[in-house]
Amino acid sequence: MSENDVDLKLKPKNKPKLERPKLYKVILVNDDFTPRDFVIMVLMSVFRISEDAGYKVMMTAHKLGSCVVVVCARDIAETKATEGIDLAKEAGFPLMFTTEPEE
Ligand code: TYC
Repeated sequence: MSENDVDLKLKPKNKPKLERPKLYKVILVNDDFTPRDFVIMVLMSVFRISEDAGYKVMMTAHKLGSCVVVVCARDIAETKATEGIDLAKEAGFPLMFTTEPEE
């Protein structure tokens, strides 16, 4: 190799390792008080899902205790969970959403 040749095998030193940002689950939690139709309405308005999808998510939480609604960036997940909880609070229902990092 002459002086002017570039050694393509050389790797840049100190290449910054960018971690992929963690994704977060928004989880709908079942309770005994919030009406089913209200849960579906909250899911449709906060998460922009269809009535059919909302019904399926609601029934899964109703039967199993909880259901993942969406997986997204942490700030979006937390905002959506808060929006859902606040809508329920205003209407006097104890509906709960939680967020947790995806594995
Ligand atoms: N279990 C509620 C009822 O029977 C309905 C419900 C479903 C509430 C899902 C919350 O996350 C929930 N009225």
